[in-house]
Amino acid sequence: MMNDSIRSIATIIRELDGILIFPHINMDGDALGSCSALCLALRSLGKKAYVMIDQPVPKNLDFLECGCCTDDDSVLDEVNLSLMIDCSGMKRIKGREAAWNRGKLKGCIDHHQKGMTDIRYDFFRTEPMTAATGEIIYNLIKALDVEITLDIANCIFAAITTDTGNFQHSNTTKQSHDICGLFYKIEGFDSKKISALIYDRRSKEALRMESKVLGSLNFYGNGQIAVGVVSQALLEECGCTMDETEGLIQRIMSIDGIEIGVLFKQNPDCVRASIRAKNYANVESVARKFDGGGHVRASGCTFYGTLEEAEQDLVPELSKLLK
Ligand SMILES: [Mn+2]
Repeated sequence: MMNDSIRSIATIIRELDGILIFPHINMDGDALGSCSALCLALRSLGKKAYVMIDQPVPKNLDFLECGCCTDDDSVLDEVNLSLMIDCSGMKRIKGREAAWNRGKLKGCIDHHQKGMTDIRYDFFRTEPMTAATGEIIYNLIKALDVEITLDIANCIFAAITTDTGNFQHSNTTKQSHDICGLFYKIEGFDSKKISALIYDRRSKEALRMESKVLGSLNFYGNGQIAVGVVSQALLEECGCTMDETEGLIQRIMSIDGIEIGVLFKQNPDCVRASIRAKNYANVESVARKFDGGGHVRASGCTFYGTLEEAEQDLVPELSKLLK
């Protein structure tokens, strides 16, 4: 699939009204921040636009909702564009197929490696070297000639800070910093305030859960692979929800000598694996073997058996990546 330019996408969008924007399931700061930023920009052009979700917004991202989100398939009389953000296949918007199919045109703006996609897009852009989809959305909003308001800046800052792990991940670039740097010109912009909303509202229960996961990591490959497990039983025991595991994989990656970190999350119907690499391992190649994907140093995939089976399947493949 050809990568369309930001300019050509802006030209198409400028002519359209009635736009539904779709973040991926288990929305994160980049997905929701990017969607809301674009939705606000489209509304400032007088367009009818909504962010279509069917899961609750994670508590620490509640400020990114910005009056944009709805779960009502019929919120628009006419949908001229369905736009997927920060993801590219139907399984990433599971549960919202009916709303998606209403769009006369289909578009995609993403920063994951181009994989197989089951959708025929009218326009498509992915930038695998860009740290956050929020950066692409920023460039698109500029191309649409929309002024960056404080709300838009907050959404894009949240997108970039979360997908770069506070600018610590290897995906962080000059552009990541440059875009955020420009926000300081906007009256009222306060990066510390946004960071505090995202990172400093953890529950005691979540920290207890985190300490239990970190206290029982499994190590493989001479300590170069660390595996953490969040079971449903643990969530129940600690009284917290799966979205409170956000950031836990970063804690695992902070261990000295680790190259690869895995966090298995047991959902009611499957086991999700988040996989990270520190310096050199291409974990995306392994995630892809299990029908997943993502980025070279940050990927994910899904298993349909037990937690133990998932670990037994995944770890040997990851071990092959070690030097
Ligand atoms: Mn992203």
